[in-house]
Amino acid sequence: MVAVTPETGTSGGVDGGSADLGAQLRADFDAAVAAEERVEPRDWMPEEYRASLVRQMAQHAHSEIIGMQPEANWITRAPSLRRKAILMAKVQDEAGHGLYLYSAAETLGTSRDELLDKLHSGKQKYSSIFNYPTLTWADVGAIGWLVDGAAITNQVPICRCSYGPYARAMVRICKEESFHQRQGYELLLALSQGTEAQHAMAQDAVNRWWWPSLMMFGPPDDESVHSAQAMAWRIKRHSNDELRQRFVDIAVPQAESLGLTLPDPDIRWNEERGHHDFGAIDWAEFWDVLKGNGPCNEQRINQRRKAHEEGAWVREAATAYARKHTGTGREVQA
Ligand code: BYC
Repeated sequence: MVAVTPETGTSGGVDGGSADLGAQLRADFDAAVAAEERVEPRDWMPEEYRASLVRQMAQHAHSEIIGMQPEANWITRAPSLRRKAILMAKVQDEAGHGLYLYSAAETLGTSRDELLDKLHSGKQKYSSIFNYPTLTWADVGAIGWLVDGAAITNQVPICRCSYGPYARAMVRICKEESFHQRQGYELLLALSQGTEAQHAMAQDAVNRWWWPSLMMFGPPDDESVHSAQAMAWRIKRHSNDELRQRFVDIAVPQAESLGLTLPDPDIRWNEERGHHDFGAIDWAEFWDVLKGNGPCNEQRINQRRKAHEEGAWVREAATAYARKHTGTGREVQA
């Protein structure tokens, strides 16, 4: 990989250089990525590669911190000390994932403040899944089993992403997501095998979270504007539909072991394809949620803005502390 030097200039192009040099850098970059070499922050990279990574990583980081809200809703009402401790640890893990991802995005020349401004002003997205409400305790289990399960399916391949800092952050995140998925499964199993009312609560949660979980993988391949280029750059390794299918194939036997049903009468094993067929996803609902019209979009973003404003004193105090102890005066970010 070619490191950025005064001759090669920054990633924005080749400062004062010839078109030939630009084409050569581009060809070297494409060849290195095709040979599975990792791209590191100081390497030359096409501006579109950088922008696409910032877009995806920012959306991912935003999802982690917005994703804390629906589950945090149940911390004070967890049914036992054990469940409360597990849930608190999980919500803290999500905050940590956000921090790894914002830090990884900063290596591309953006700042956490800038990304948070874009989240708060609606210029950048977060996952559609977090615009649905958590109505009962069983939702905590359904989120762990289905939402974290979908997240792992999507994110394990990102451990092999061509951009080094993103790939390395994903290794740790995926380990923690596996724990989250298992705690959700275990919680749902306890409810499913409990009283009739507990079983019904678990089934109702699965009924509500199943379809939104399938939407997490993004639009169908023929409507996915970024997939082809992201796959060519080895940012994504599989298409949205491939990962969605993988998730359905994993979830079907797990639902059987849980003693719960998936709310889709069309799910059946297709011997010829070697996969489960499943019913049509309501894409109108997906696009509507992305436009801001989901049940909780407004609540989530208002809560996030409020938390940011209320945390201003912490950032100020941390900046003052850093000035005093390092003499750098570097602004502490959110
Ligand atoms: N929600 O061309 P496409 C988690 C947008 S898990 C909202 O296919 P791409 C967590 C997409 O951004 C969730 N927006 O895009 C789990 C694009 O719009 P822009 C976070 C979506 O990037 C448990 C447009 O639709 N995980 O954090 O190739 C607890 C066209 O889509 C969604 C990640 O972010 C959606 N579901 O593929 C706590 C994983 N789907 O950007 C936390 C990393 C699509 O042009 N991200 N859009 O305005 C990815 O793997 C990919 O970005 C996606 C989409 C698969 C999500």
